[in-house]
This record gives sequence, C-alpha cells and structure tokens, in this order.
Amino acid sequence: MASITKTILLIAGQALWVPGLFAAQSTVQDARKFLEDAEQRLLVLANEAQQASWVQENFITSDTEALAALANQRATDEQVRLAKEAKRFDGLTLPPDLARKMRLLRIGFTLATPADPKESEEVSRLAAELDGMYGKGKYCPPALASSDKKCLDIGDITRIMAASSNPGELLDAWKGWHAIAPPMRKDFTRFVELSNKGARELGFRDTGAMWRSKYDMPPDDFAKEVDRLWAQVRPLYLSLHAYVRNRLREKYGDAVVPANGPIPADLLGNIWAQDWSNIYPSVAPAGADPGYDLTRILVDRKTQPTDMVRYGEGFFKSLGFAPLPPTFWERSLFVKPRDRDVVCHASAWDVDNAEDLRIKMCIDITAEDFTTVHHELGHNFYQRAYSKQPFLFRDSANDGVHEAIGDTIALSVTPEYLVKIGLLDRAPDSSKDIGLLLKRALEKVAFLPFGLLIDQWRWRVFSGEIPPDKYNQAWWDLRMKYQGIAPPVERSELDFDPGAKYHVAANVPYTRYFLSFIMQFQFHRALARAAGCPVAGSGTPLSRCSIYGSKEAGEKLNRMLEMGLSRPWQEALYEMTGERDLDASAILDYFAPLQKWLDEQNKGKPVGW
Ligand code: X8Z
Ligand code: ZN
Repeated sequence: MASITKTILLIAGQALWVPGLFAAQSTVQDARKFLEDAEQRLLVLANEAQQASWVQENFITSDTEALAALANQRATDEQVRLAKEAKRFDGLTLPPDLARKMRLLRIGFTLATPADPKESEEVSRLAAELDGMYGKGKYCPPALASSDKKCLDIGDITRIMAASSNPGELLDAWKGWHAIAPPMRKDFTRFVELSNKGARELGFRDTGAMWRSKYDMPPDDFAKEVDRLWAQVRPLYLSLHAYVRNRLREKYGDAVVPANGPIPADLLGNIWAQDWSNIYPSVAPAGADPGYDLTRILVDRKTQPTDMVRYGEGFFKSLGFAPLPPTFWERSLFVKPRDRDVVCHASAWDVDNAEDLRIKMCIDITAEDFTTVHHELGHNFYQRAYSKQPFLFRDSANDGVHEAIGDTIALSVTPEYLVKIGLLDRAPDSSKDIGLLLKRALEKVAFLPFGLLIDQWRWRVFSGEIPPDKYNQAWWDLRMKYQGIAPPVERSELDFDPGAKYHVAANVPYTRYFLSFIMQFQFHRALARAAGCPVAGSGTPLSRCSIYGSKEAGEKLNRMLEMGLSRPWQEALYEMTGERDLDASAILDYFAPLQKWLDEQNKGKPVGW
C-alpha cells in the first residue's frame, strides 16, 4: 500500500507544500533503495554459502556439512526475511525492472527456511546431510565388505551399468546402489515437512507450487505446458521404447524382457535408465553403426581429463567467447580424489557470482563425459555472460535454459566437427545417419520421460498427494507410466529408490532437464540457421550441422546469455530463436528420419506396455 507522505517541492527556488503529490515517487525510491540493499546483502551471503558448499562437496565431513548448512541457512533466512518485507511494496506501481526484481526476490527459492530458528536450522542441516549421504554413497559387495577399498562408488557403478551385459552383474550393481537410499528416507520425509512449512509462510501452497511459480506464467499453466510438451514427444518415445525392447528381448530372452510389457530398469546402460546410449552396441542395426566410437578414440589417444575440458573450452572460444580465467583451471576439480569423499555428480559453479568459475566433476574418458563437459561449461559461460547484471538478474532466463546451453553446443559435436578438431580422420557418409541418430535418440529421447517424472513425483510428495508410506510405490508407478520400465526385483516401502538419484537427495528441481531437452533442439535449429548450415529441405539433416567456429551463432547465443534473468524467459527465447513458446517440433524434426525408420522396424510388433 502506498503511504501518503508530505513532500517538499522546490520550484524556481520557491518551496511549495504539496501533501501526498509525490508520495508514489518517494515510495518508488524506497523500493529502489530496499532492493539495492537487498542485492548487496544477498550477494555477500550467497558468496559465503557458495564457498562453504564448494568445500563441503569437495571434502565431505561432518564439519564441512555443518559449515555449509550454516552458511546456506544464513543466506536463505535473509532472503526469506526480505521476501516477507517486500510485501510492504504491494500495490505500488513500480518501473518494470524494479517490479521484476521484487517478484524474483519473493519467488527465488528452491528451499524456503521456516521462520522458527530451530526449524530453519534443522531443515538446512537435513539438506546438507542428504547431499552428503548421496556423495558418500557406496556399494560394498558382501564378499568384499571387510576391505573398504573394494567398495564401489557411483563411478564404478556407472561403468558396470554401461559396459556389462551380464544380467546377474547388472542386477547386483543396481540393487547395491539403490541400497544407499533407505537411510535417507526419514530425513527426506522430515525435510519435505519443513520445506513445505517455509514455502507456506511465504504464501505458497507447498514447495512444489513454489518451484512452479518461477516460469513467468501462473504455476498451474506451467504444469499444463509440461503435459502439452510430453504429449507432443510421447509418440517418438514410444517408437524408441518398442524398438529397444525388441532388441533387448532378442538379446536377453522373453523371460527377461516381455514382448509387450515394461523393460527391466537395469538393462538400459545407466543406473537410473535415464540415458540409454551405452547400450547402443546391443541395439544398433547391422550396417548402420555410426562408423566410429568416440570413447575408443579418446582412450586410444590417451586423452586426459584436462584435455576433455580444453576441447569444450575450445568450442566456446570458436564462437567468440573469451577463454576461461586461469582460476578456473586452478580451482576446478576434474579427477576423483583417491583419499576422500566428494560429490562426484558433475556441477558448475560461479563462486563469487562474477569471475570465479569452476566445475567439479570426476571425469571419465568417455563420449558421455565429453558431452557432460560441454554441458557444465555451458553453465559457466552463461554465468559469466550475465555477471554484469544486477544480482537478482544473475541467473538464466529459466532453469531449463541454464541446462540447455552446453547441451546445445554438444549437439554440434558432429562427425564433421570431430574431423575439424583432429579427433577423426574422415566423417562417415550419409548411409550412417540412422546409426548416428539412433545413438543420439538413446541419449536425448530416452531421457524425456525420466526428465518429466522426477518432479511429477516430487510435486505430489510436496502437495501431500503421495504420503511417505507410498513414496516408493508411487515412484515406480510413475516410472511405469512415463518410461515403461519396471524394477528388476521386487520393491517395497523399505526401499527409497528416488533417493538413489542425486537431484532428489540434493533437492535440485528436475523439470529443468525436461525443458532443456526440448529447448536445446530449438536453440540448435536457430543457431544452425545463424551459422548458415544448409538445413531445411537441403537434404542435409540438422543432426549433421555443427555451429563450430560461427561467430554469428556465437553472437546470437551471447545476446540471450547476457540478458540473464532480466526479462521473462519468453523474450530471451525470442531473442535467440524468434520463437516465444516452448516447441517440441524442433526435436521431432531432428529425429523425423529416425522415427520413420523405427516405425518400419516396429511394424507388426507391440508398441507401448
Ligand atoms: O545433473 C545433470 C548435470 C549437472 S546440472 C550433469 N544432468 C542431469 C542428470 O545427470 O540427471 C544433465 C542431464 C540430466
Ligand atoms: Zn546442468
């Protein structure tokens, strides 16, 4: 509510007494001042929290956990306090940038701490502990339990799931990793309670509603938007699923893979069945292999983790971006340390919200990690591009856009690009296109339902629709509904399978990846156009276009990155693509030749489960 204040107006040296006339103006100034102070304070606290979290995730101990919890609590408590205080400017008409900042201040939470200091302390501690439990997660096969050294960490599990075709070994690794999660269940349940309490004190229905409020549209509309996109891509997923199921049935037999039922979750080359590209050799059609194997090439050339990151940086430099700062190379973590627990799940950091960019990743020399390096650097280049914005705008247009930048670049890792940077002698001809597309689909299309379902589960958990005694059952119901996969062994409420996924344990919203996997194809299509790739009816598929070396594409990309969160995401999208809506037609067009091929292969065979 605008308050009526008395304003002294000076006109030509004459003092005029005008009660209330400039009330709004002075209050706009109040709002400006309030936001300036808030940004200053939050920047300091955010940086402290980032430093503490960096140390915690690089050196997991009870002490670093406590320090990270405290620093994060301080930052969040302050933002909660400011978000509540911001209410006093309600009803005041503010200039658009101030109005946007005010709104962002009030919705910019992943976790909102409750006002009660004890509860705030507890929820912050639980968040740090759950993150640490995941980071420390290991499977110690019983025969080896006596020697800690033989325990398998997430890297070992990942390698087994990727390489093994031995059903017994796969099942054992799968069960072993999922056993890290039951101890999280109690803490997670309490975390949900407290996190909801904080969200409700800020006026949200629950934490899920708070997460959905960040998309420059009403939260319920956003949920519908996600459903709309899924409906667009579902037929493509069904075609891929049916094809893969059939090939796996040939490999493992009817008794393991049913002709028209769900696929067992441990046979898809990845512990979460979210990326199926590792089973490419098992499902590739004869004569349609892509003609090269990037993992082989990298290993044969004795590529080092730093080299992998240099390749990624090189791509961004070719687009006109400045090199990463020396501190990036000094402070990042590229290799899993031998002597301590770290969170190996790859992440990108901007520790001082300016130039202190880093990645933290336990790099394996594989094609998968080659892509992930690009993914992480996408975050870093975005962070640096928006670092000139005021603090509250130093973020991506929406969280999906942050996830999509590096992946967009990785879509340009084509055979022709690999030839250009000297990793491949000759690009395979167009007879290999189906193989190449199938490999990409196993990575990108297979992911879509997974990207969607994690938060379908969490939104319902936060709303109470899924109570704690149904956590695991509901998880597998959604895995079945969206992905058409089933647990490889009976599950019960003694299990807590969602906790075996980093983002659940670490409270990272996940719908962002679903959005990213749709948007990155929109971005790729737009940048391909800017780079002058011969597309649209030329006979050269979009999957063969690399924007490597295109300054035009780089400028277009940078224009969107620099905007940060200063404008609604629809405008950022428009800036780069000329489109204002999320649109799955780009991913569908990209894979159209494959879908046709898949449907031919699936003829006469069951589709769906
Ligand atoms: O978590 C990530 C990145 C870090 S933001 C490595 N991704 C999702 C995942 O691993 O589950 C990238 C793709 C999906
Ligand atoms: Zn990411």
